[in-house]
Amino acid sequence: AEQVMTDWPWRQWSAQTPFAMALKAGDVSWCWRDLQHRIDSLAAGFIAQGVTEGTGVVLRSKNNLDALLSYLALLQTGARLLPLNPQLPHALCDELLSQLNIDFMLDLAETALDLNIPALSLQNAWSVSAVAWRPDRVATLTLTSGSTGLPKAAAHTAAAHLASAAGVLGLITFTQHHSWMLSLPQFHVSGQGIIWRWLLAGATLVLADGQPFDVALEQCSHASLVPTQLWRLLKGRSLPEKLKDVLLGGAQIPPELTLQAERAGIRCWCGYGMTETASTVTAKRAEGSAGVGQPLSGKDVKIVDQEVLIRSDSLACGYWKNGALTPVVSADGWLHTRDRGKWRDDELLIAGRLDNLFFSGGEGIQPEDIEKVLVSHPQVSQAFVVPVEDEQFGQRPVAVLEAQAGLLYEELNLWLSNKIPRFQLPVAYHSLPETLAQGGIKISRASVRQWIDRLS
Ligand code: 4YB
Repeated sequence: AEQVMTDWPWRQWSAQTPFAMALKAGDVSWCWRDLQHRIDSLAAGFIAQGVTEGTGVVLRSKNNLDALLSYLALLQTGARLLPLNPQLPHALCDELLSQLNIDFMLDLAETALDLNIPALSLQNAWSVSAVAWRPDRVATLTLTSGSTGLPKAAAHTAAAHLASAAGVLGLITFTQHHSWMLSLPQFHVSGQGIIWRWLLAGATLVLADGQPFDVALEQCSHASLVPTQLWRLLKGRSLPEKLKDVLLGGAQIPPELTLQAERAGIRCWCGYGMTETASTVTAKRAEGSAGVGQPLSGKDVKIVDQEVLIRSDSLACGYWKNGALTPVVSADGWLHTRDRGKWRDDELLIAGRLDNLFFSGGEGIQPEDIEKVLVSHPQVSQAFVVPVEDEQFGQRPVAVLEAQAGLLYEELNLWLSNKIPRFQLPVAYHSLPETLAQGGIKISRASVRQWIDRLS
């Protein structure tokens, strides 16, 4: 039975199932009533510091218990909340935040970001602690990971987040008896998707707070992972025993990966979504083919000129900038994703980003086509193909790989040469430097290109 929220979800669960387990984080185990009390006192503390309905608040933190409590408490104050990746560079934050009507920053990161924004701190108080639950109020701003220019701030209402959650839970069973790990960052939609599914289901959320990721994962029935995380898990010594369902997304999902995980007893779900849609819009149970399934309930997908267009009840109500919202949909009412896609056997197939297409000696190269083959090699766990300038060909492909030690690039090249057309064969191979990871859920292609350009 689907839950209809008539109050802040934690208050509703606190009234309905006060002693059911809500949250586990390291040594902490809280039922819904404990959680609600924590949120109330923290929210009262924020209100006492001047936060009111519509206040712009940046929450800068990696995942931990304080960051989760602050996320919920700030929602309850009616603030317009922007969860921020602590690894974003200072100059970018400075420029970006100046356009987003930010009144306060709660900086929980290890090294503080020195900007001219009034600081909030974690304080407990016992006075007014909530505004009315209004699911249509702008609740969050989430930064897009646009490949060029400044990120945009996608504004979502609580209703949109819950609609996203309802879509996923129409496919994946997740109830009070289950637990989902907050396995992806809260500043990204993939992390927020986990939070809102938890809130909709009244289940248990598990955080790795002060303990290793793998230890926390052992207590969970569900997790959301990007493909590289699942590869790492499968290569590890033992699989978390209770983990039964893994929602994958964020990048191409190699069928080899899900086949291996399913053989190990993990149900894999292949999802496709983006910041503007508050995470997954299409999904399926993995069965060995490369697609991302069909639209979940409340979502609609069509392909026009090879581009994936989306309508969804989880859509952002706009991009926030200087006090105004500009629509995320075009005049036709659809979100134009810039993803290349097609239908195959009744399911959506993502071919890659339209913007990534480049030309080599007159031939179009979609880098994702080559990457897909590269990661099907048993010793390659992540691959990027980017263009380098070439006098004769205009541009030519270069591969940047995360691979097991001992892999010989000459042998890989030979293996690859039997699988793809000659013009797609990389002219050079490099191993992926760790410095390119920026705390997000994926490495930005632009940063890989930059790194390659500096090499030559
Ligand atoms: C894909 C893709 C796919 C995205 N194949 N390209 O809850 C979830 O949905 C979830 C679970 C596990 C891991 C990630 C998620 C996400 O939310 C991912 C959402 C995301 O990545 N948003 S994004 O704005 O950062 O990037 C969106 C882009 O990522 C899309 O426009 C695609 O280009 C790409 N992408 N899923 C191939 N299955």
